Amino acid sequence: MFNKVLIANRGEIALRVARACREMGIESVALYSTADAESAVVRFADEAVHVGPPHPGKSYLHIPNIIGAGLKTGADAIHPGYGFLSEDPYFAEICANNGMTFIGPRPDVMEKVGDKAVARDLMQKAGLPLLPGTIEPVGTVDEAHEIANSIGYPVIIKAVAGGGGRGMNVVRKAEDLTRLYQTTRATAQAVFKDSAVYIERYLDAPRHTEIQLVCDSHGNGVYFFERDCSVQRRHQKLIEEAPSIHLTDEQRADIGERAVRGALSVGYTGAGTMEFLLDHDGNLSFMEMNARIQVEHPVSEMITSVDLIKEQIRVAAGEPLSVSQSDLVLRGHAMECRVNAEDPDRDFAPAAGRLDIYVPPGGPWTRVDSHCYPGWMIAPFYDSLIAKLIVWAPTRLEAIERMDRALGEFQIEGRGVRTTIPFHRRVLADERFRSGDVSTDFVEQFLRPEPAGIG
Ligand code: MV4
Repeated sequence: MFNKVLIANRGEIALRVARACREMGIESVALYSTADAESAVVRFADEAVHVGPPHPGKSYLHIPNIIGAGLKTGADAIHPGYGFLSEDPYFAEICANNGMTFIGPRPDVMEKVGDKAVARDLMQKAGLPLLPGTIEPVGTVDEAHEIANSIGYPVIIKAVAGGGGRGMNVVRKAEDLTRLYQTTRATAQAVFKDSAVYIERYLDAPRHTEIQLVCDSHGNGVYFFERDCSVQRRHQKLIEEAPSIHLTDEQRADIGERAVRGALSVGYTGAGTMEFLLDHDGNLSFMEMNARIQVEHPVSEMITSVDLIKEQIRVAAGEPLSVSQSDLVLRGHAMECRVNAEDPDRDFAPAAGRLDIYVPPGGPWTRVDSHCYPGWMIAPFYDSLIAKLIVWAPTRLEAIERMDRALGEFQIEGRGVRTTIPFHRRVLADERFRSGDVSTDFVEQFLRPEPAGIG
């Protein structure tokens, strides 16, 4: 096992990793930018190293400074958290070249699954379901027309190098295809420096369903069931829950086994997530793979009682997974609300500032993953996450009631500070949300209800 882990991140996830290290008897080293000098993880970790000025490019993304901090403190592993360098194969390779284990997949594997076209090809070969469409990038307008005709409209054109909803266009009629094909290619070239695009059938209002996996270096892989992350706005998730109430037990086991087989087939090690779209007939289609721990991992922890950060650290150190698939039982329902410093009444505009009052909720099965405390300054340089509020209950409706109770207890105040708490409470009261009939178009419709038809 490692002696000392450098945490190459900030905010709540840095504290989350430091806590796992402490419980495992591993020393932790926090990194902090000038803006984070007073952060909770700086006090909590065994050591802390200043890594640069607030701007991420000069601190949390500055590879030489990060590697230097690891070498100086004698760290033998680096946990990248999420965001920043967490999916950068080049960073993973530099860690290894400097004698520190990157807590994540091997660089070559990260590179493969990070390429959407390669990932789709490999996962289809491993038996994962994909939407009808191309795997090879589309070469010409004529080819695009042939493919779209054979798939049937509507189709979606996606940049191979895109992601997070950028570089995609929906084509509803054949007469729009030429124009949108050219637009998508041009945008892809300008934004991603890669004009390659592919085409697949477009699903209207799908649900976003993702499978949590961890694989060790002994050929074992386990799925920790699925999360539904359909409550999102402009590709920013707001509420996540586990399990999805739209999968049968048979489907859950089948897709979980396929996801694990797919990951093992490419030599994947560590925690990862396979992202799927779920259509209204119950069909799952593989979209992409995330080679990191995700923000919403706690909901999977709550329904399985497994500490996923500890599993990440364990498998990176070469140890086998602490659980096998048959040990895992899906119990109850968990939900997470992301409490952001944003004003839901002003189009979720950033509303950061100093937290004069910060009183997190408590009570049974109520978890708050946060780095905040009274007096903490939410800085404009980084994401606006104040806290992740996670609850567990035996059933989904009880989880909703518990979440609403906990959100009601949460006190956050400061000059210029607004939070997404009122938005979450309105969603929790919404009949459509309570019935579970939520897809990726939910938030938009919830915020701008269609005017009633005339006549
Ligand atoms: C789609 C789709 C409908 N049909 N692909 C957006 C992000 C990227 N990971 C995949 N995305 C989508 N791909 C087909 N063929 C709809 C979306 C989509 C979406 C997916 C997941 C969560 C939120 C979304 C919001 C809008 C569109």
